[in-house]
Amino acid sequence: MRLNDRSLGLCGLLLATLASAARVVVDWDVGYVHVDRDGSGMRRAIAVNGQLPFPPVYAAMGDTLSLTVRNSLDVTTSVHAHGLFQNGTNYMDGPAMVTQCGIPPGHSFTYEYAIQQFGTYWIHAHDHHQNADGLRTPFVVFDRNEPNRYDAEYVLALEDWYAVEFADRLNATLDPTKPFPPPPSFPNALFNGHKELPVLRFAPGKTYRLRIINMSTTEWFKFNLPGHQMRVIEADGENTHPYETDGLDMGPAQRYSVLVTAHDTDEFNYPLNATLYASFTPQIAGKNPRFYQGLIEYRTGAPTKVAPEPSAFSWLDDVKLSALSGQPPLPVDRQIEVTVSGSLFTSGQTLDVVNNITYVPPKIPSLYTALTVGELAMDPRVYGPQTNAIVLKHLEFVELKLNNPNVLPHPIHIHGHAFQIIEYGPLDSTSKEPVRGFSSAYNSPMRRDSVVIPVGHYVKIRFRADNPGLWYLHCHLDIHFAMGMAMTIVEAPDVLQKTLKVPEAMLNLCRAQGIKTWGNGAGNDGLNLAGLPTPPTMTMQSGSATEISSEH
Ligand SMILES: *[C@@H]1O[C@H](CO)[C@@H](O)[C@H](O)[C@H]1NC(C)=O
Ligand SMILES: *[C@@H]1O[C@H](CO)[C@@H](O)[C@H](O)[C@H]1NC(C)=O
Ligand SMILES: *[C@@H]1O[C@H](CO)[C@@H](O)[C@H](O)[C@H]1NC(C)=O
Ligand SMILES: *[C@@H]1O[C@H](CO)[C@@H](O)[C@H](O)[C@H]1NC(C)=O
Ligand SMILES: *[C@@H]1O[C@H](CO)[C@@H](O)[C@H](O)[C@H]1NC(C)=O
Ligand SMILES: [Cu+2]
Repeated sequence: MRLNDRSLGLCGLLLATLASAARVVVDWDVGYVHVDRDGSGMRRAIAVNGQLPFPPVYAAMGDTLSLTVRNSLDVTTSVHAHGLFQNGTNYMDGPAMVTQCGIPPGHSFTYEYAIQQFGTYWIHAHDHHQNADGLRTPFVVFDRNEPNRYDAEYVLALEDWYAVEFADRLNATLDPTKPFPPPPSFPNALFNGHKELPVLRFAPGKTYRLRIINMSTTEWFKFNLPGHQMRVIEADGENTHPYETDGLDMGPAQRYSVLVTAHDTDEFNYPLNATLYASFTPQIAGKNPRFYQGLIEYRTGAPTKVAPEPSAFSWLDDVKLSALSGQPPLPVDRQIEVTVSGSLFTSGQTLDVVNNITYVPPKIPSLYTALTVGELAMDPRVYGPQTNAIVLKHLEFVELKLNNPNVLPHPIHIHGHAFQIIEYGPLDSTSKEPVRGFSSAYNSPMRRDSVVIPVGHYVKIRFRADNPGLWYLHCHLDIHFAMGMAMTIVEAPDVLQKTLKVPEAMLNLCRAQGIKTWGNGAGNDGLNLAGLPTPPTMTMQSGSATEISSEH
């Protein structure tokens, strides 16, 4: 196998060929395959053009990406370019029943992305959690005016892979007769879709950019290069002031770019360490955590130098990063509390909630509600109670205080925005633990699109409502997302009504399935929500230890 197939290495030449804006055309036939990806046995998975892994998508800022998805599955599908703001094209964002109807089996749809950002992203399914079954790949957007100097780059995509399909894991989790089911099997890690870490080739004196993408659905990854120093230069598509770190501890959906400068000689090779772990599942030797070791190869056959562990090793704390853009902390017009949690419900199931509401999709996509109900679009009730809608005014400055009283950490992703990370702190006001605020060095908080709220903590994030659209806010642990940990940000629907025109081809996806494209969340007029299913109600606020075993 050629090295570049494994490590997705790219040379400087490719960058040089990206001279002017282009139309990048990608065709995906999405269908089932049977594969053994991790040595745990054959299972059904979702592939593109019969391949798994399938190639990443590369483009440059200013390009248009035309991505045709042909659905050869037996259920609907949709895809989301994670981290793209879709400014002015909200309908291309992807989440089924938020901004579109899923693409029915046998149908095709072409997503058109006008790319106005650079950085490290990924494209993944946003219907039926098909990303967990394979439908996910890196998406790299080069900057023609890249501020960092490096000689070559590698993309490293991290995934967790389970022996069973997501639907089976979810079914076990939602079994009403077992509100606290035992943990399912432990996943294995995949690296660029393979079960071994790639060999990264380094030449003496050169500087490499590593783009590390966490495409995991459930498990965390730690990543470090004993014997080399890493300088973080990008987080979730946002350039940062270079920041040295010993290692990265990445939540699902997060991305980092680091620069690594090679040693001056090729006397030794060095290890590359990755650890797959979940703080919330039992520690069982060989299963959790799982350790993986790769190689940074200067010379074939050179001895591997194992550097001693640094005495004061510290994992990256993202609040210490500063945005290179220099944007100062935004003012706050409105603070909104968003509390994520889990609870036992009257159905006998444990479900997840945001502000005590478990998300259930509406009968028509929320975007189409916003566009068709006139002034009522500003009333959150019109989207249906289980969409958990909050309405933002155009251009207001918003601070979300994301609270996590739950016993599990939650990686929260917001579509349509990158937000400033202002502060992490303990929820218990009597705690002696200090609040961790953004670095004063540059007075420019880092920005990202996915943040992990640690157990028992809050995170304050800020953004400006300058991108009218219907934006999903959800936990990126797919099981939690499927258990209802999601809400809908309805941003400036009054502006949307004046500016957005949904393409007919998109509305046809609904029509093909008999789904209405107008009306409130139940597909009716006014605030008549008759016809929506009655969801179960909460019986208790959980946080108990028993819950640990149930949610992953
Ligand atoms: C879920 O599991 C139950 C019990 O194991 C089974 O009867 C049912 O068919 C499963 N449902 C799905 C959708 O797999
Ligand atoms: C990747 O995301 C998963 C799920 O949130 C998380 O458990 C894991 O630590 C993350 N790994 C890295 C390297 O970020
Ligand atoms: C790297 O991984 C090896 C094997 O898993 C372990 O012994 C070593 O302590 C790790 N080193 C660092 C610096 O993480
Ligand atoms: C959620 O429910 C709990 C328990 O019933 C209550 O204490 C809490 O105030 C509620 N939170 C919100 C945001 O409504
Ligand atoms: C969206 O575009 C508008 C108009 O160009 C701009 O003012 C705004 O900052 C953009 N928002 C985002 C999130 O890119
Ligand atoms: Cu979660």
